[in-house]
Amino acid sequence: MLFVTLLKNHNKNSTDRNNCFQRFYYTPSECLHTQNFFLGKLFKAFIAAILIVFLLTVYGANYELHRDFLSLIKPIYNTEYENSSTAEYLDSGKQATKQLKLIPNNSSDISEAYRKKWIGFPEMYGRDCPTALKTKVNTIIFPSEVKRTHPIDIIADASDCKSFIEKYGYNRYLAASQEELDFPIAFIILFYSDLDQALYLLRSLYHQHNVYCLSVDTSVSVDFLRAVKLVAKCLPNVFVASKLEHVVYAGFSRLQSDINCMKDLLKHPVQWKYAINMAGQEFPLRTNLEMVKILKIYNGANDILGFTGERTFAHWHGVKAEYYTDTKTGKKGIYRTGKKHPPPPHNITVSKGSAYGTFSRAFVQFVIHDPVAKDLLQWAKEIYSPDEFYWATLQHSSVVAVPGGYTGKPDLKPWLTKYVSWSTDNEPCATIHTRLICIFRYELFANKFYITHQPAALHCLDEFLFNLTFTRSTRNLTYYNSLPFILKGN
Ligand SMILES: *[C@@H]1O[C@H](CO)[C@@H](O)[C@H](O)[C@H]1NC(C)=O
Ligand SMILES: *[C@@H]1O[C@H](CO)[C@@H](O)[C@H](O)[C@H]1NC(C)=O
Ligand SMILES: *[C@@H]1O[C@H](CO)[C@@H](O)[C@H](O)[C@H]1NC(C)=O
Ligand SMILES: *[C@@H]1O[C@H](CO)[C@@H](O)[C@H](O)[C@H]1NC(C)=O
Ligand SMILES: *[C@@H]1O[C@H](CO)[C@@H](O)[C@H](O)[C@H]1NC(C)=O
Ligand SMILES: CC(=O)N[C@H]1CO[C@H](CO)[C@@H](O)[C@@H]1O
Repeated sequence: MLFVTLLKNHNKNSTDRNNCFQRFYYTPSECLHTQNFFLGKLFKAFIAAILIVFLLTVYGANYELHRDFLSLIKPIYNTEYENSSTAEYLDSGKQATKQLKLIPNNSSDISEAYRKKWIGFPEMYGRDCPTALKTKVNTIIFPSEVKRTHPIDIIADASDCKSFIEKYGYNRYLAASQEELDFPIAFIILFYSDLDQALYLLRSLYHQHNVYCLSVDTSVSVDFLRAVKLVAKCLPNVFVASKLEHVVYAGFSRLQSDINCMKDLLKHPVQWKYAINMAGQEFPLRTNLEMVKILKIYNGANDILGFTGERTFAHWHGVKAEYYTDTKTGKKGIYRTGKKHPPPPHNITVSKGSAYGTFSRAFVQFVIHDPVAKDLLQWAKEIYSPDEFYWATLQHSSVVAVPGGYTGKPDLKPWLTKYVSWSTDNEPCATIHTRLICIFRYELFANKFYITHQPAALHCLDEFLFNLTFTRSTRNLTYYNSLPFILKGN
């Protein structure tokens, strides 16, 4: 029974809500990050000791206790975000443009991309993806591992752009259709590990006429960052964010990193129509042409998740959060202090959502330039997990006229940017073996996949989307016409 690194418990039942630090709509990659951090042996022992103390002194609210316990490990509050600067992005990839020869525009050439092993993982060639995508098949027909490519290899490969493109297949698609050329999309990809997987994602999305902002955590190794920069140099319209952040789990820097990319994107010559942000461990469920057609149906509306009422998690946004640095590991974390945090400025009502969304260009301009949006961003700086409040609150505000915003009850509308998996106790942030039903879902992306866990899922999905792209076929997109949040007329 095949696959996938996806995806469990889409129905948000109560037990799953309690996982992963009670994140209501957490982003699994961050979730995993945190678990690794917090589950270090020393930390475990420490938590155990502290828990005993807590049990003996049963009093106070949860966050108060959390604060007390953290104060024991000598908190150092640091609200300065580390950053590095690479302002070369406008030049990025320019020299490489000529070297990107697309495969010729005729259908006999589909075999060329296969022959060059530009689709999926070479280890999996000859395996029957169509059957695996449709029915249950035994997973052992697929290799359980693929060869990894490390930053150091990528540095070597990307030092010569021509051979890099040839080897990795960034030119594997046909020239895009006029419809796609007329509707460029901006993609924001944030990642801090598994560079090969992030590049695999980039290849699946890459068309020269779109634009891609790569944002890596400043905690990555020197080689990792160098590799990313070299890749960006080889690919037209791919650039590294001009300002990078040290992304602290549930901290403001996660949101800031997307804002940094958005600022860069607005200055970029490509006149993209929509921006979609994502983590490096996602994978698209739609081809570029399908996304274009879907976004045209949205007609300027954003697709942003929103919950109201109790589901806004008042104990998160109503309470100040602060940074601390673990003196042993030097890692930064964030915790809720227990001090009251005021409601948002301008009488805006809080909604809670996700870090990820599909944002119209006008919305992004609003975010970067509008004084009310800036005030709200300022407000979000001091709360726990601001990325899960900022987009949602802005999008669903009834007092501010937000481009592409939504004023109905947000809880009732679907959210199609991501299909997100949920954590279970045994499996960190859920990877389960199920049939790859996700390709028939309506979301644009799925989160998350591991290159180390059933990579066949990534392989077959890539092959499937490549075939659709090559034949320029689109699936039935009628569903999107009836979405409540789309803007009617022009
Ligand atoms: C490639 O072929 C398709 C039809 O098969 C056509 O619509 C498209 O415009 C062609 N693109 C180029 C760049 O020739
Ligand atoms: C398609 O491309 C192949 C190889 O690039 C070429 O031999 C063939 O003549 C082309 N077919 C058409 C119809 O253009
Ligand atoms: C907020 O709303 C209240 C009542 O709904 C109103 O009295 C007040 O003036 C508003 N404040 C701002 C800043 O708009
Ligand atoms: C993609 O197309 C190739 C070549 O036509 C075919 O062999 C393969 O089975 C197709 N895969 C999927 C998932 O459709
Ligand atoms: C496309 O999907 C819609 C439902 O979303 C359905 O009503 C319609 O019949 C489908 N059309 C085709 C051609 O399958
Ligand atoms: C740690 C670090 O590099 N900080 C820099 C972040 O960016 C600002 C302005 O761009 C610099 O002044 C800091 O030195």
